[in-house]
Amino acid sequence: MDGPLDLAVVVPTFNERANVAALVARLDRALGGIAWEAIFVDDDSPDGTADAARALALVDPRIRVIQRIGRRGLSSACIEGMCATAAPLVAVIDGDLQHDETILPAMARALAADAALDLVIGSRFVDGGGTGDWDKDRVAKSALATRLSRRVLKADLSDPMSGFFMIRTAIVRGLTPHLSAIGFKILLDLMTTSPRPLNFKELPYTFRVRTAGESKLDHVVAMEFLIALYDRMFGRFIPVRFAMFAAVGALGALVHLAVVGPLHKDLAVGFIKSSIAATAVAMTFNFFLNNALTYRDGRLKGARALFDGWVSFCAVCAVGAIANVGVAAFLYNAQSDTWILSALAGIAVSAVWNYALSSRFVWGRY
Ligand SMILES: Nc1nc2c(ncn2[C@@H]2O[C@H](COP(=O)(O)OP(=O)(O)O)[C@@H](O)[C@H]2O)c(=O)[nH]1
Ligand SMILES: [Mg+2]
Repeated sequence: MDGPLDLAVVVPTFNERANVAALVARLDRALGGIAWEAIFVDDDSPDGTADAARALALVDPRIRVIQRIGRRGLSSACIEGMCATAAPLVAVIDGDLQHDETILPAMARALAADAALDLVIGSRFVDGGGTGDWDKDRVAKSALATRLSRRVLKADLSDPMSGFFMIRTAIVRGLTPHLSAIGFKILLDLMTTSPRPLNFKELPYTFRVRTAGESKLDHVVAMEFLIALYDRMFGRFIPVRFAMFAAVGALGALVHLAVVGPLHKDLAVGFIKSSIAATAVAMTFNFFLNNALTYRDGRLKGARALFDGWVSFCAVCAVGAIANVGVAAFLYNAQSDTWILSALAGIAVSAVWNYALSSRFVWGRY
């Protein structure tokens, strides 16, 4: 198609190899008369999704592929895709054929017809929309998330969980530096980050049943949703990653106590030896928990990466422990008996130290 690009369709994918060609064929059918490109943003799917998309891109310059290495996350994938186009309009659509691409032209027409409109959202919960063959459980979970986010985020959307929308690209570029980029819900992120309420319109569609591949909506995703809510409410005061790191650290302290107690009291191991053993157990526990939760988007995988990560994490924490004791000893004043405050200050300093250095040197490769 000649003439300037009208629309970029961003397709975040993780293990969607079997759906790529079908989606491109459907976009091609739906978008007649529109100059479009599709940008697959794939998080290095083991099933070779990026290769499948590149095979199409080789013979069709409308298809592009961003293959992200060592990173995971639906929101951040969408953002990167949206920032990688020159088209004035950008849509986000799932790569598993569950969203109805045939309403894309109507979305584009709505934006063309009204310059004051910022975005058009595909909604399952306005008249004419639907959730297709969802089971009761999924409907209930989605309804709960919808209510929660409406209340917390004060966004009056019928379907804030929708991952299907079209927006003016310039708006996204303006908001990108301020997005939280965590979790599953890029639409919410955009709408709540904007300093002025975005002017939106909802178009109905029916959510289709997934026929190939698997849903990635699992417990981790539910957790990410809560994290994103936290970030919106308190993230300005205490960054969400630090909050998680500190929570993991607190659990680590409990693990430490649970090891020292029995070793020292019941098995009569010397206190120093018990403490060293407990420290090793707690650090290992913290390393794996941080790897699975706090840094799940940059998770270390494979024996070698895990071992190297564990060694550097222990090194960082060892220095943190020395700083902890140093600060506490410096502040401690025997006369006024300030041991609690001194101990807390020591803990705070070592927590910040551990966090700052481990995010840089243990999980900071990318
Ligand atoms: N790039 C990228 N895409 C993802 C990730 N998680 C899910 N997706 C894609 O996002 C879309 C929606 O995910 P899906 O698991 O189908 O969610 P559901 O429809 O709510 O069950 C699909 O195209 C997935 O392949 C991720 O971590 N990174
Ligand atoms: Mg899906």
